[in-house]
Amino acid sequence: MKLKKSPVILLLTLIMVLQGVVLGLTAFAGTNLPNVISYGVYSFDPNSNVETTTVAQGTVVSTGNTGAIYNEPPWPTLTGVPCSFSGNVGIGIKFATNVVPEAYWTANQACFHMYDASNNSVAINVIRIGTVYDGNNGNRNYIFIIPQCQLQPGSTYEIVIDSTLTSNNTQQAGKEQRVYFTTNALQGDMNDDNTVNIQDLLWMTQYMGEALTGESLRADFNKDGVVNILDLLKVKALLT
Ligand SMILES: [Ca+2]
Ligand SMILES: [Ca+2]
Repeated sequence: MKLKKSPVILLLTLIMVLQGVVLGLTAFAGTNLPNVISYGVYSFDPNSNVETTTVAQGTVVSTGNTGAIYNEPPWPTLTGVPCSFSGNVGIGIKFATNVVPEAYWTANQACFHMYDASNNSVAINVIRIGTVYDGNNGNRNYIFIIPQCQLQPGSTYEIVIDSTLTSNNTQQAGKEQRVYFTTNALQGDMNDDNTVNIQDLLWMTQYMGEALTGESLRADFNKDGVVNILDLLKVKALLT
C-alpha cells in the first residue's frame, strides 16, 4: 500500500531543504569571518572583560568591514603611534569575531608579524585581555600588538595577519590582512638624525631671524614667525 504524504509533511520537508540551501550558501559566502574592523592605539586594563576599559588614544581607523563584508586593503594608515610602549598601551586591532578563544589562541598569536619600512621583521608581543575568552569577554574581538623595542620616529610600519587567523566559530580569515601605521616624529629632532642633541641646536642657529623659508619655518619651533632664543630653549629642554 502506497503511503500518501500529507501536505504538512511535504511543506516541512520543503522548509528543511530550503534552510539547508540557505545555510550552505551562507557558509560559502563566509559570514562571520575574522575580518579587521578597525585599529588604533589603546590603553587597556589587561584583566578586564569590559570593553569600556579599552580606551582609544587618538584616532581609530575603520576599514568598513564586517564579518560578511570585506573591503580589499590598503586601508587608511594609522597615525600618531608612539615609538615606545609602556603602561598597558598597545596597537589594538578589532576583528568582526571572537579571535581569542583558548582553542585557537596560540595559533592566532603566531599569525601576527610586524615589519619596518625596510621590510625587516620587528619583534612583537601579541596579547589578548581579560580573564575569560568566550562571549563574556567584551574585548574578545581585540588583539593587541606591542613592539618589544623602540620604534623609529616618523616611520611607517606594517602588521601582517596570516590568512589562517581563526575565530571561535571555526571560520578562518581566508586571506592575508595588512595594517599600516606611522610613528610620531621625534620632538626636537630638527636635523632628522633620530636623536635630539646639541647638533639640533647648532642646526637651528643657522636660521636665526625671521622664519621665511622651508628650513627656517622648521627651525621656528614654537611657530611664532621668528627663530630666536625661545626656540633654542624649547629644543634644549628636549635634549636626551
Ligand atoms: Ca637631531
Ligand atoms: Ca620661534
